[in-house]
Amino acid sequence: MARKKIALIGAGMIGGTLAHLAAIREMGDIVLFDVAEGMPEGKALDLAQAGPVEGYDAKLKGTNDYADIADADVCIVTAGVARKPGMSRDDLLGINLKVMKAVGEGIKTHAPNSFVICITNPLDAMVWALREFSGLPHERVVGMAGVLDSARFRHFLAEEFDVSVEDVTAFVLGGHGDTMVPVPAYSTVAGIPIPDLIKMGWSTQEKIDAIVQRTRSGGGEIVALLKTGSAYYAPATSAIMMAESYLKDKKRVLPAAAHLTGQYGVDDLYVGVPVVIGAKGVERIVEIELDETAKQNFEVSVDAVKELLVACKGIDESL
Ligand code: TXD
Repeated sequence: MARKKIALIGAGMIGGTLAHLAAIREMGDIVLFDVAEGMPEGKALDLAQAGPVEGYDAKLKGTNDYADIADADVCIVTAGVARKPGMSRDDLLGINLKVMKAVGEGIKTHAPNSFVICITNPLDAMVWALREFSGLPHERVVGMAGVLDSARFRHFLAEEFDVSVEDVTAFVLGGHGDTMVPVPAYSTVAGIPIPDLIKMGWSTQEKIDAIVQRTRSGGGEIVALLKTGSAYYAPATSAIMMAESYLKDKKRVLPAAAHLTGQYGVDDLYVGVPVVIGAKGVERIVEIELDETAKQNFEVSVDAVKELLVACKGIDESL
């Protein structure tokens, strides 16, 4: 059987980390695409030279030509720019929307049968745009945010409870950003929900509330420390989990920005919900019952995504 092919569109900090992880895990041959000249080739060569030491066999190619992503099985999109001082959210939206147009068209022409994972911010709007421009079926275009947000939540919870991260599961819903909705009632240590752990004296409501807040602003905390960019190790590894679930038909239940068609009372919008990812892409949307607080928070989050989309559609007319 020929190796799988993974196309990374955007070869910046997350793109490079994705390539490294995909190579180490021998997920397949890897193409690093970017508009920057030389950089994707440089990263590909560097990573190829790590192969003999690490013991992985993978072809790594850096390119500025969309033709090189031909017949990719998975495309992971990080292309775009991050907000710089003085730029409004609409400026960022406008620039990245144009990038999604180019990327979407590239995928449509060269890799129309791939599973596409969008990472570019503002995530919930960009995944919508990428789906529109690529014309791929909705179940084969998803956004990565929930795996990262819940990983952040899990990390903080594991620290609080002083237990292995492996035994902590966490549930995060909604859009990526300040309005995301961590759900403690569905987050557990070895199956024991957080509210029960509070009753058992393992933590207090105040501490859990502070962890929820820290999770919500988890991306900003890292930006403030790094100063020159945003998080890349955890975002990359999160997208790799999603790609693996697709390539190996693992049918993992992962939170992702998926296209809703009435679930959670939301129609025709990409929002973060738990989904099953298998060989058909998003095979099922997991619709859970939310308590009143989670429901209200989810609605706030959905409204924020809708607002972004209205701005996007306004800009899209002029593209
Ligand atoms: O949870 C999440 N979804 C996220 C999202 C978590 C962290 C970061 N998140 C967003 O991912 C972040 O706000 C950015 O929008 C993306 C990519 O982050 P990264 O840190 O990798 O950004 P870089 O290093 O700036 O890389 C972006 C690359 C850069 O090399 C540009 O030259 C390239 O994108 N770029 C393009 N590539 C292809 N095609 C076009 N048009 C293009 N424009 C820029």
